[in-house]
Amino acid sequence: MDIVVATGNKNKIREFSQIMPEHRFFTPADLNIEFDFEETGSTYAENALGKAMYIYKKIGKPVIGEDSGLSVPALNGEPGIYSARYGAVNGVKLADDVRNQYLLDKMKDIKDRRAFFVCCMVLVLGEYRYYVIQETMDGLVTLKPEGSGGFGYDPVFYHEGAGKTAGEMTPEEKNSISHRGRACSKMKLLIQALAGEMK
Ligand code: ITT
Repeated sequence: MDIVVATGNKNKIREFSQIMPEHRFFTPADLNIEFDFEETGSTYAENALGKAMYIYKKIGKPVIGEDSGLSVPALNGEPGIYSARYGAVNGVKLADDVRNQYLLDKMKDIKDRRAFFVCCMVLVLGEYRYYVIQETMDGLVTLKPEGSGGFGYDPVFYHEGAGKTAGEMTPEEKNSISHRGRACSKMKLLIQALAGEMK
């Protein structure tokens, strides 16, 4: 099935396609649709729904919205829903490596390194019809970046079960345990169940 994902982040689309190779995913940019959505929600779910509904209202076809981020309890949940914008200067987002260093600097004297990724996905089928899936992945913030795989905070996120950072994992390893992998595998089932209504 061809499905539109309301995102400007190509890394998300790459992971969606790896986990659900039976579908083709398109961004608004791929379809020349402008996606200038301001994230004003106070939860991942509000933002994921907001993104999906914004594009649904333009195309009138099923849309997936995704909002994700890294929460650090010792930083009161930061960066959380502000993960993409963390440390931004005058609205200009930091590059991934600079933002990772910004986080490490904030945590320099913090012993409690616990953190978790969150991924919320919303499948919108109509203005009043939508399905929400939210999943997490637990880990620890490292003392320095390790690995160059993945994207975003992956090099500073250590997974105890895997014994490495998400930046050191192969895509298959990351997708099998990640917040997005877990949410996508539920989304896969949901799409299967709703296929007849998504044509
Ligand atoms: P869209 O809003 O256009 O989808 P975005 O990158 O701004 O793209 P979010 O607002 O959901 O998306 O922010 C998510 C940020 O959280 C993302 O930019 C990364 O910095 C971080 N993040 C999310 N999932 C991640 C993952 O699997 N690995 C590393 N960092 C991740």
